[in-house]
Amino acid sequence: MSGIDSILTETRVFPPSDEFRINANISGMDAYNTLCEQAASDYEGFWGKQAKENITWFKPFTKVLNESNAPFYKWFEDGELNVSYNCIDRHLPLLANKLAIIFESDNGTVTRITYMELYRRVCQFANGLKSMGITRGDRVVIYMPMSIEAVVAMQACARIGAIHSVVFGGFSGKSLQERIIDAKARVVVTANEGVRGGKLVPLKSVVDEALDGGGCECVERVIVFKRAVHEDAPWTIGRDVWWHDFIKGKPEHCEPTPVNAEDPLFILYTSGSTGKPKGVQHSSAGYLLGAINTMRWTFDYKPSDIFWCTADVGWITGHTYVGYGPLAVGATQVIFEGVPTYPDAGRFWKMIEQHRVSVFYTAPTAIRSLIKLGADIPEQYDLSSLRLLGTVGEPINPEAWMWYYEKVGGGRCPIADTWWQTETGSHMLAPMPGAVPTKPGSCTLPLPGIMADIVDEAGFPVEAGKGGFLVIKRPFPSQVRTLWNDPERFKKSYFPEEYNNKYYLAGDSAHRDEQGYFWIMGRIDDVLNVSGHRLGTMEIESALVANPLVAEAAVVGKPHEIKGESVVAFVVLKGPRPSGEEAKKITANLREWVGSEIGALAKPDEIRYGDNLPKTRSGKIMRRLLRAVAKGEEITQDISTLENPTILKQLQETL
Ligand code: 6R9
Repeated sequence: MSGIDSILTETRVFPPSDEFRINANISGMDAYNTLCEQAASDYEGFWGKQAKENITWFKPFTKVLNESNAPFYKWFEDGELNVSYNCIDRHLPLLANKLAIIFESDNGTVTRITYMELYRRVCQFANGLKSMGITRGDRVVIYMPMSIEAVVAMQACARIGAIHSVVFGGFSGKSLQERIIDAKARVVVTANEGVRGGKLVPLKSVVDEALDGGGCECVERVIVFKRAVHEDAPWTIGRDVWWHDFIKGKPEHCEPTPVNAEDPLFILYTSGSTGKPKGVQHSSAGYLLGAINTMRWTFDYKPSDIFWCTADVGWITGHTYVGYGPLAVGATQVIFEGVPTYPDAGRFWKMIEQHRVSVFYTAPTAIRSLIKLGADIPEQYDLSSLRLLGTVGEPINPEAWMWYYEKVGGGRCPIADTWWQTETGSHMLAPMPGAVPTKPGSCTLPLPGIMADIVDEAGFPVEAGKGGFLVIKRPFPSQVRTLWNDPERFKKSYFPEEYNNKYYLAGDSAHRDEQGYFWIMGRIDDVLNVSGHRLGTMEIESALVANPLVAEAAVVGKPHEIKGESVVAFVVLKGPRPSGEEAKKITANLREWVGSEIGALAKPDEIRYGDNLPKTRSGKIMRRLLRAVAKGEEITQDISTLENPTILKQLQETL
């Protein structure tokens, strides 16, 4: 377990204020402990009660958990429900005129819609999908900018039992194509363009590129929301239809289709340790329950809240805390099209002031970049509406935590550092903020019913202060059900034999302190975390070697002040090792190449060239060595097993 031992020094502790605690949904440590004990003593009873109380069922379930075909667990398997009904219809008797979404566009235009209006829009779009024959189980790919329509499209799929797969708008045509093919989508929903930071982001043309790439004959229709200034878009007659034409004349009522609790709600592709993205498949009821519980538990949701999660709907955070969670509890939420730094670094704070946001959820990378642009900027705004802050996506460094706590939260708002993953569907480790005191840099304790632990290779819990593998020992409702088209990979990736195929292996290392608080240390696999986004090193390597100039490539991460990690590629060309201007030119080309193969977020920050890569005598690339080279560290490791020691010198040379 070398390399993952802890170097913990943080000792500050921040309990919630009396005021926060007294008003919280889960008030005080006793309340938290009671829930945990209930879950421990009667696991199924606990989850069954949660599911009965929080979800409106069309047909109640009689069975809570079925473990007979582990690890393909089933929850509430004979129950029937509709997720869109739970997110919209059930609120209408009391909340029809409550604001559901406050949408702010990139240039600051604000659109507000009520639950009633959301209902109409979702129904119309669902009727559009129905009229073209989309039914339960069909797949719909959504490649949209942040917009009310993106949420409408997701909810409309849920309403008719179709399975959506949202692809982040920053992914390239090639990545989109791969996902469309893997999901065999019948429909793609997109916009002509997006607008971010004052710049147009092409979307429809990328969809065309994806579809022209071949293999996408499954796609019958492309529905195009007219977002940006250009009136037209590249068009294929018979296949493409404008969103407004698609819904024209469609009834504003659409009966929600009852689906089984275990019917897939969506597939979301994420990076793993091989070149091929994993299609993480989530259920309807278990996923919804995770979203609802964590809105109440972690975000202490109150009907008077204005909730704002800044994540894009293309990521899991945007699914659970934009597309589903806030709606399922009847919240008013802010949805933002733009970026935190446009028109200036005060944008977030200005929006919090203007919309009176009370619960704000963002990523450490955004916080760090805003600190850098002016640590005192938040002072210029009235942030008194805030009562709770959250972070997600990567470990938050204590300095950034303290700044967030003091400058944004005014020392008054607890910070919920939430650890979870695409695969877990909702928060796993996070403080219940009216109960659990927080510590800068720790995601604190497991939520009730989440049997998290840190174990060694043999599956034994490690002692406090020692690093180990983060696992979840019992199935939980919101967990990934399988990988789309790849159940074998699902088993292999998450339920290793070493743990008798029983523990869910998260892929992170972590340690615990004396109080049992969890401190996440990082990934144990070949997955990087760049600006809170997961990127597989193998994915980037495959993209690089697909370039005709490249013979071999290895990609590693290197710590980065703002992004958390940056991407460093070591490349062997088919031709001679380049230098000077030529190397610069090739680097620029390769960066563009990776951008078009995967997406701009995967472009290497740095490329180094060698005549070869450092390998062991058995031919394995020595990645640990490459990580040290990337960091500019002196090489102290034993390199006697290295096949070709001179290569190291070449790779250490910076261009
Ligand atoms: C929700 C999300 C999951 C990976 C996860 C871990 C890292 C997420 C974190 C965190 C430390 C936190 N991660 N939250 N690390 N503290 N609060 O980000 O999902 O994109 O699937 O990434 O992100 O390494 O394994 P996803």
